[in-house]
Amino acid sequence: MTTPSAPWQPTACILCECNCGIVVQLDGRSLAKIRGDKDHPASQGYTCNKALRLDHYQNNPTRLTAPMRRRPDGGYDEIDWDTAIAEIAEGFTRIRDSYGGDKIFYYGGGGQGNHVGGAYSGAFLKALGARYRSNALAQEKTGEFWVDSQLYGGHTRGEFEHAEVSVFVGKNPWMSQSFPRARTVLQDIAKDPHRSMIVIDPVITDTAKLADFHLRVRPGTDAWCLAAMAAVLVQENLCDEAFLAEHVTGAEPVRDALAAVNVDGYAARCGVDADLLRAAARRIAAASSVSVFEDLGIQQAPNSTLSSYLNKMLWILTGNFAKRGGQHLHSSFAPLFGAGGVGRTPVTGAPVIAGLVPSNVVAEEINTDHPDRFRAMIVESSNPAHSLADSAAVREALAALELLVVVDVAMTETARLAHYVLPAASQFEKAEATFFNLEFPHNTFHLRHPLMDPAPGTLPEPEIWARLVRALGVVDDAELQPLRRAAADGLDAYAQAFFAAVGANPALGRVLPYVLYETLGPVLPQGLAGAAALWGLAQKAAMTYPDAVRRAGHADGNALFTAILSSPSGVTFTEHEYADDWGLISHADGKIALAIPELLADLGALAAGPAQLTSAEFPIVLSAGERRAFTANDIFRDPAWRKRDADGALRVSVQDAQALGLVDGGRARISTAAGSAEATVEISAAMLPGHAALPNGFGLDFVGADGISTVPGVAPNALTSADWRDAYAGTPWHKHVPARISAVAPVTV
Ligand SMILES: Nc1nc2c(c(=O)[nH]1)N[C@H]1C(S)=C(S)[C@@H](COP(=O)(O)OP(=O)(O)OC[C@H]3O[C@@H](n4cnc5c(=O)[nH]c(N)nc54)[C@H](O)[C@@H]3O)O[C@H]1N2
Ligand SMILES: Nc1nc2c(c(=O)[nH]1)N[C@H]1C(S)=C(S)[C@@H](COP(=O)(O)OP(=O)(O)OC[C@H]3O[C@@H](n4cnc5c(=O)[nH]c(N)nc54)[C@H](O)[C@@H]3O)O[C@H]1N2
Ligand code: SF4
Ligand SMILES: [Mo]
Repeated sequence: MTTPSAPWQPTACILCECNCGIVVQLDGRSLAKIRGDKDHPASQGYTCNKALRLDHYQNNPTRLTAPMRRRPDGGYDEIDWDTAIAEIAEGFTRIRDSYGGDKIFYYGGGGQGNHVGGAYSGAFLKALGARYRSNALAQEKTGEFWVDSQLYGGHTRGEFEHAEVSVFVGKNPWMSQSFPRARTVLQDIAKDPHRSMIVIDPVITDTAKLADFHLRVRPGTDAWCLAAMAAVLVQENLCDEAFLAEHVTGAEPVRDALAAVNVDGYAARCGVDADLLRAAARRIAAASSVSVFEDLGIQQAPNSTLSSYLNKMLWILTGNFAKRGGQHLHSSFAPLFGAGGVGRTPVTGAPVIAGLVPSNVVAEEINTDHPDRFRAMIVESSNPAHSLADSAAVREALAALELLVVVDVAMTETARLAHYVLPAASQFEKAEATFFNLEFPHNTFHLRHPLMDPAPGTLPEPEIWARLVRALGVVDDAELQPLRRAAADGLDAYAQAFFAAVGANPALGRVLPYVLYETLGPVLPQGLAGAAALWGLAQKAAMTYPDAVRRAGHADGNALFTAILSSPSGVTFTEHEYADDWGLISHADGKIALAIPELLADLGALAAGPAQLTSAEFPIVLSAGERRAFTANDIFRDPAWRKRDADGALRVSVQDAQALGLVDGGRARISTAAGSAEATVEISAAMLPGHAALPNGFGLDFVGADGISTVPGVAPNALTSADWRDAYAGTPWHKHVPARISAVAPVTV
């Protein structure tokens, strides 16, 4: 029971990139009551069904409460923090001295709700000379990033709230959300006769049910569908010629490639009625504004990078940029993607896009006798032993490392392979934030204040990283004293002292987050020391977008930082005008560079592309990792958070169920080139024949308070292969795993 006097405290939901503002009433250390925060500038009181279940994250019986060191027999001993920090710093120093700092690999740095820890990791990693890193973005978004960086050099988002036509390609926002107030916006669109929704998805999803045009592609054939839609724009003279002439270079080769597309043939190829496909393309052309969202249905499917390129044609050819309801290059509080990279990975030579090693080569970069293999790894806030393709290979690789350190709140599949496990304070026990700040024209940033002290034995990541840097002994503390004194005199004095100190000693620049934490952290309000690194980011945002930051009411970087500290429900940090989009294009000529030669060649090759990737042995396409009402990546370990779909059912079509003798609620065996598993069957009219789906986030083991261990559902990556991936970005084709399904006879007693 909550005491009636317990205050409602603002924070955010940590289950998806929307990070909706919530207010919470505590009962002791439990999140007893939760509701949407009307004062949050982006979510405005909205939440979905999942936020109300957050106490299952906060009070999870598998939470870590002390640093742990693995024994030779595989068990763990609790050790104190000083011992853990000293031994870990010593261990990484030894790896650096023996093999070079670039053999230390960093994975993770933040999940759906927490990016502050990752912001501090760089100081320790740079001090050691580590160069390679990766995270989940390298198994979904790097192909799109590669396309974006060539087209205009930045990330774009649609403004669905105001778009006349919204297009969702391999995206089910009713379930997976991803933009503010998603269900409300979808319902508004569906109700308005002047607005339209186009959904490209093989499944009749809850989003597709609201659509005006549901292009029910056969799985894996989006490239043909999108090429045909873009071809209709060119062949029927529906492009915005004035826009192309003024703002786009390289349109001619694209036009030529699309003019050659056989629209009827490609429509047949992707299984969509040609008239419906044409009607959807014409609707886009006729609209005053169009927004497009691509997600995992194409990013984790065959031709993924080509499909990313082609769906952008829908809004570029029609000039739906830099206007209300269109597509935008938004501001960023901190970059989610690294600018460049180091080119290629050391062992497999895979491309490093956005500074990230492709997730699908991680195991190969370790599990080899190549002299340049990674020897040690730090994993922060991620569970790669469960979330990367081919879990068996990933686990073998992690087990082969000379040193593996995991920073997490829970004992995960990855933590159980680590030499040291460090217990982090939960996201409700520390200052936290994400850099999923992707909106335009109003972009928001939310520094969440802790709701309570860290659980005994745990530490917030900024403190963990600071202790590790201290243990390396790379910074002379005397150099920090002037900054500490200046911090006591206020932010203006601090800014002056900071820029002078970093100018005079470039070595400090390598460990900036550490310097900020050590010098500004101590004067920040109680519980907010971890926000120190945001001061640097606020200065940068104010310098990068001076007018937009001022329009949002912040005179300069210090004013923005002050507003962030004193706005526990979040702030608007930039307010753009539509014309600002042009200035956010990073090409020198300020234009969109439409032609990407490699992808135009792939577009030309589609006509002769393989009709299907399944085989007689594996005739069904399995989408391994669908988002549902009760999935949230690997964030909840306690299965009790789910109100239904406890087993994570295998969804199969009516036709396949009949042919295979499957019964609803019965069991089926599903086998792929990588492995085999048993699942509960759900026969669904939403699925196309030949297509089946398993949810993400299942197959996590859990030991309850009663000591009984359970593993509900199927771990999707027991069924996926690492070599099943995009040629450019190395991103996995999880939505398109060839599989065989057979009925499992019920056990009779
Ligand atoms: N409930 C819930 N929400 C989440 C998450 C969660 O775990 N649970 N995770 C968050 C994260 S990390 C992410 S990245 C997003 C992902 O969000 P989404 O990408 O929307 O999620 P998915 O359900 O994986 O895939 C989207 C759609 O792709 C379709 N699809 C499958 N194969 C194909 C195909 O060949 N072509 C096309 N066009 N579509 C296909 C599926 O039917 C599905 O409807 O969700 C976020 N939101
Ligand atoms: N087959 C298949 N595989 C997939 C997908 C799929 O659709 N199919 N989807 C992929 C996608 S899009 C994504 S985004 C990834 C996600 O996979 P991961 O990168 O592994 O991320 P999460 O599942 O979000 O796991 C978050 C981890 O952070 C921990 N954590 C929570 N709070 C804190 C904290 O405050 N501090 C620290 N240090 N740790 C914390 C949690 O306990 C958990 O272990 O999965 C990918 N894997
Ligand atoms: S899961 Fe996502 S959409 Fe739902 S309440 Fe949480 S942050 Fe908002
Ligand atoms: Mo994701």
